[in-house]
Amino acid sequence: MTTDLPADRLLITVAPTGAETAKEDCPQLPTTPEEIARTAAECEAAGAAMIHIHVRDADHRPTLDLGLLREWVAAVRDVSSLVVQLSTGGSVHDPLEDRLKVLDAEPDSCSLTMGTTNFGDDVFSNPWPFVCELYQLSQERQVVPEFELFDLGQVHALHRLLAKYGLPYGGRVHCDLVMGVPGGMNGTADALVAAVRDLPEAVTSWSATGIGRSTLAVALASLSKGGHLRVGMEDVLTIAKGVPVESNRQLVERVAELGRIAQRTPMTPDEARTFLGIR
Ligand code: KMH
Ligand code: ZN
Repeated sequence: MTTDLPADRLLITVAPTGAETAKEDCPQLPTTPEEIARTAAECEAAGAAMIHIHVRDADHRPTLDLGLLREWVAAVRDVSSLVVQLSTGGSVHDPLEDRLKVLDAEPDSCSLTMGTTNFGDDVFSNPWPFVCELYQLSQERQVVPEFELFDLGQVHALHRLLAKYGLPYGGRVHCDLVMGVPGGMNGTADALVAAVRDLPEAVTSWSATGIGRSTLAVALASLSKGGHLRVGMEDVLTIAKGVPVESNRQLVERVAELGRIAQRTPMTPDEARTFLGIR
């Protein structure tokens, strides 16, 4: 099987919900199976090929309940062909053992953060033994990881992980630079260039997302370095200063347009499966 696609292809990942924003503060945040299904269909039509999912319960609170994880995965698969990536990061309050169980919901892909990060006033905990256990579990379950890199130290940790445990299931190595988190690397072109320069040679693709007001700076820097894009209401809630985002579709449409200007064509979900080594 060849994994080569035309060089202009752009992987757009939508991260529509996250675990940090309350429904009461942002009613347009998709927090039910119906809302996530509608979001998936709209974002696929707008150019997204992968969806990064954090699940909410009936009270709109973040949860790692296996039944709900399965329900959300099924809801997205019913209405779209998007590559389904479940977050194993969860919320800063989720125990490590619950985060390992996310793979029981049989996603196509899972996020895998390469180290502990201060996360605003909280700590997003990813001790090295946990990272290694989750990685080996993803290999065993044939789930393709996306390595989330919040700082340069985590880029270095990815070198160590691949040297110790080899390539992920599928043989491709895809990373996502998560930039602008208070506690992680800055959301600037300079920081992006430094992180990309240090990526392991085994990396076959990378995307980037800038939190909050760094969203556009990071998207433009990523396009100019030939990278891919993640966008969504997990990462940004305003479309311009003081103007709330209306929907995830609006954010996907905007980066698809930036991609068009940069002469990049959105990848289809089928192309993304090949590109990422999804089974
Ligand atoms: N919600 C953050 C604490 C991931 O999805 O893997 C972690 C996060 C990363 O969003
Ligand atoms: Zn996430």
